[in-house]
Amino acid sequence: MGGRRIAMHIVIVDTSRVVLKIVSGLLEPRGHTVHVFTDSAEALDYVTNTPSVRVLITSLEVRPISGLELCWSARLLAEANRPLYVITMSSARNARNLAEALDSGADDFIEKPPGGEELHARLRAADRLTTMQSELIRLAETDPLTGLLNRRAFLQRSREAGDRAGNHGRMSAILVDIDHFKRINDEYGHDVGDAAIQAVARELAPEGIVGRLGGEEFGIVLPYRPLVEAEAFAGRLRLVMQALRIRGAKTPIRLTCSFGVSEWSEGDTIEGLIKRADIALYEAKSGGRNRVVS
Ligand code: GH3
Ligand code: MG
Ligand code: MG
Ligand code: MG
Repeated sequence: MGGRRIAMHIVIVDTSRVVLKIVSGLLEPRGHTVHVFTDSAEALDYVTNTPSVRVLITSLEVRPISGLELCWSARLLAEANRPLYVITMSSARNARNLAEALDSGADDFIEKPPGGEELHARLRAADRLTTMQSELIRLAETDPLTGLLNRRAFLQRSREAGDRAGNHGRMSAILVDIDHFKRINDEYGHDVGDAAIQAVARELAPEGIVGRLGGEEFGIVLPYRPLVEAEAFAGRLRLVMQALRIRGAKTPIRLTCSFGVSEWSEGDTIEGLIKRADIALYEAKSGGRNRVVS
């Protein structure tokens, strides 16, 4: 019994310091990182702002937010691509409490105070489920060819960054498109084309939110960065791309990219920001390619 050793970040909420002490006393020796709260509002705030928390164990009898409400709020986090396993505790284990807790978004229910064997087994279940969820989320967000964010995840992350940075600061976007990419495919074949896409993607990766938006088109969102900095960054990338040599054919292949740059403006949306970068990219193409337009 037991299997592999797991260590998770766990939050426990109960009005009783004794119960908190008993439960954390079972968990800490097993290597779990435990944070305890007697105030459920403080607990929710902590969980919301701490992505490493994987398990929330809450008594149903907590204040000022009830245990059931806490379950609902935690479920909303989970729907926002955040694996979080919720276990409710109650001293009066009866069918009504159990059904209510599960209907409110809890994943599991234990009697208070829990015994060690039972708690550890339930946490192994929590580990199995949240590990699988994390892997599914990663797969759903990743472009398999390049390992970059796919279009949907890129837009989602950028939208979140816009909510944070855009409204009280600055944010810029860069669209990147490989020039005459069809020629590479036609002359050297699809595999070399794929290698070119991968090589370009590798050079884009280190800064900001980076995604593959389509075939040979990429997006970069730079939170807190004004237009001039994005222009300078795109200018450096243009030179990097021009200096790339793609292997796969008899002689290494060269390519160039065009860049469209835009800046967040007040009341903007991520769609608006990307749209303006796309218009700039179109101008870069029609202006002769291998250039940055903003
Ligand atoms: P432009 O300079 O105007 O951007 O010309 P282009 O040839 O790059 O333009 P276009 O966007 O029309 O061509 C993109 C091509 O990319 C078309 C499609 O066959 C190819 N493509 C799309 N996805 C992939 C992929 O995953 N791998 C490879 N090898 N080719 C792809
Ligand atoms: Mg095109
Ligand atoms: Mg192209
Ligand atoms: Mg294209």
